[in-house]
Amino acid sequence: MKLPTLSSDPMAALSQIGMALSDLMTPTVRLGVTGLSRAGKTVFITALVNCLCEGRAEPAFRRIARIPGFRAYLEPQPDDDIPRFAYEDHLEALFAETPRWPESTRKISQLRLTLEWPAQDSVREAFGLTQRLHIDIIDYPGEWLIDLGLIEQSYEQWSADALFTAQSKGLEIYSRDFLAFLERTDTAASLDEQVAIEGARIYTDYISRARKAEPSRAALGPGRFLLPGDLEGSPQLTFFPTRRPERSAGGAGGHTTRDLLRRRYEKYKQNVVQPFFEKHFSRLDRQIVLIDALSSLNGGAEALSNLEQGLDGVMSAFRPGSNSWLSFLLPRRIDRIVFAATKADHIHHTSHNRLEAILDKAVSRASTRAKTAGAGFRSVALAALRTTEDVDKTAGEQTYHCIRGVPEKGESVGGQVFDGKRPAVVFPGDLPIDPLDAFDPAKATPEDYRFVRFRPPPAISEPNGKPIWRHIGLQRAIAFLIEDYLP
Ligand SMILES: Nc1nc2c(ncn2[C@@H]2O[C@H](COP(=O)(O)OP(=O)(O)OP(=O)(O)O)[C@@H](O)[C@H]2O)c(=O)[nH]1
Ligand SMILES: [Mg+2]
Repeated sequence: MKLPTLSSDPMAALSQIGMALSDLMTPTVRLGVTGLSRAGKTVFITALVNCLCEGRAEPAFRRIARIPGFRAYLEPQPDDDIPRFAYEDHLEALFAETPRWPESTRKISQLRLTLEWPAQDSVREAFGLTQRLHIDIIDYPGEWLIDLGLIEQSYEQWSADALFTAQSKGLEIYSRDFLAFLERTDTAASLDEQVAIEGARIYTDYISRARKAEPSRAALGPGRFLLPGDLEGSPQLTFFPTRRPERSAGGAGGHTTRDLLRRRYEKYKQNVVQPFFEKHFSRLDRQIVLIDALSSLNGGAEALSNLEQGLDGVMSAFRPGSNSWLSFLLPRRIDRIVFAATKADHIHHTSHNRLEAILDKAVSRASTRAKTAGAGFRSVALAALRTTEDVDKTAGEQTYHCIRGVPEKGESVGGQVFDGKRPAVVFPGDLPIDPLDAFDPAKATPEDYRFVRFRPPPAISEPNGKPIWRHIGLQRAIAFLIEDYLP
């Protein structure tokens, strides 16, 4: 460690020593931000950093605003081998003259945010010292989180689960080619690498198409088949699930195609999943899971049940069950998790609590099934960047809870196609008062809602001021995640 050069003035030297000690004693919270692709991770992190550094959140972060002398700023991140979260680029996109949403990000990234306030204890106060808190924000794909469940599964167990899913209602249209390939292929025959390559290609094609059409199907994986990143084309991605052979055919012990697939599955766990767990996931203290729950609601009760299945996978990753290897490797860690239903600005504020209640139901049921223990949960309806405002429209006796914003070009409602320039008033539908109704196929159908994507709003600044950042629920999410560290 580099020691500070001390001043010849004793008081200044003491203060310097105090600062160096305070640096050493600065607590660090490692905050994981995850969610499936397009869930809203990048916008969330950009919003969080901007609101804390600029203090222009609306509604304000009241608890933080009450700390006299509070400030927040970015510092160089501690881990040199993780790419930095490109905060400035994302902010530039959102604050551009014609604002645009940030580019999609497909890999892990990190950012260190430091919060600082005058020390509250008399000794440190006497030296004019500050107290600080580092928040290391780690943005990683939700697909990697779901993969953690593979570590406890053998190739045979994973195959049985993956094939059960492939044959389930609603997925046959995507999995048909893969299932036909399995029918005509003898994986218990002598090893043939071309079969592994061909089968993995058809399997990847099936899960990619299914996920594209139904983004809430979080349980489909393995994650790197969907988001290969640096592993594009790697042999580690050339396996697929198979049926247990009725009898061993041609291949001599350990030399069948199925043996190769099993080996590659084990390598995937060892070289891809386990390092993510050890280097990143096991070091997290707090976690926010962003969920595009409105898209699931849009698909009716069936899509919501897919979302629940995905949440089961998420919960198992957080479950340090008594016998699991995770409990051995995860001695302290994640003690608070926020589940956030993102893009809550797609609905009127009268439905925000209902959205939260639906997510809460899905989360608590998944948590019971996964027997999650130890962590505290909170569900929040969130719009990291609010793009709409509420408008009530009356027609006769009826009041419609509508929203107004600029829908993205090409979005449509009831035959009206939007041009991406003019604002429009949309009635998205009211969410059910009883959250259980959303899970009931007799009561929830895809026709109930009309959600459209909106353009990011132009920046609103007060005269000579920095832009105001409008959001929904950001302060509640952050309160649960870090406020116990604040004075
Ligand atoms: N209306 C609204 N839309 C949002 C909000 N946050 C995200 N979106 C929309 O969701 C899209 C994806 O948001 P991102 O923050 O890039 O999501 P991501 O999870 O980082 O996505 P990947 O990097 O592709 O995994 C954006 O392009 C917006 O269209 C929000 O607060 N309000
Ligand atoms: Mg992103």
